[in-house]
Amino acid sequence: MLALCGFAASNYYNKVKLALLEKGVPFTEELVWVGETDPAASPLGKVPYLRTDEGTLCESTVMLEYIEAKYPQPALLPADPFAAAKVRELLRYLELHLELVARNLYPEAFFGGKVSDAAKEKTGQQLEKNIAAFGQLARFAPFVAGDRFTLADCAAAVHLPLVGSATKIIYGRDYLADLPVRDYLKRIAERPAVQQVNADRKASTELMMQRARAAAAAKA
Ligand SMILES: N[C@@H](CCC(=O)N[C@@H](CS)C(=O)NCC(=O)O)C(=O)O
Repeated sequence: MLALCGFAASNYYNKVKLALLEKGVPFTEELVWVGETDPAASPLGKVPYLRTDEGTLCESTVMLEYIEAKYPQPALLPADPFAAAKVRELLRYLELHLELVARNLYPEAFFGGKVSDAAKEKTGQQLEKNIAAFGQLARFAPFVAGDRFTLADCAAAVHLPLVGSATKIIYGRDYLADLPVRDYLKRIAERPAVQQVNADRKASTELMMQRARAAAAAKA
């Protein structure tokens, strides 16, 4: 049985969890916070990682590809090689050009830290350019890659809300507002798997905040 290791407030954890739930693959969840990871499974100390009967895997997109190959039905990648490449293209854009760039804002947007004005300006410029480019590729018809739920939706469902709210908090404007993201997220939130991921995320975020408050109190 697969064990997904990490915590449900993590968007990368939730990307993999969503694929597992959508595909109906049996799995367990092993609660692991950052700082408590298994170095053999995740040498960079990141979550999620996946325990399989054959060994462990880190990097969430690698896990998605493994799960898709091991449990092909229901398919979250089209059988046609070009259509599958288009899904992977969106996945890459969402991660490399949107989420990883917006991540520079998270310390101030979500964790009570501070991001320098220079970093905010640079990140803002990159996001404007990258979001416009993503908008050229994304279909939202009704799913990110077209008429079927795919691996790109597993990433979009968990990353887009963070990109939108981080930009809104830092710049006072949701940089995704020009794309039909709001309606897309509403539509996608009707899926039982997305509802479960969102409910678990809320509970885990509350727990994470409690831990942070307890750690701050212990330091004081
Ligand atoms: N490229 C990694 C990113 C995972 C990632 O950044 N996870 C965050 C939690 S959402 C983390 O573990 N951060 C702690 C760290 O980077 O040290 C993946 O796709 O799995």
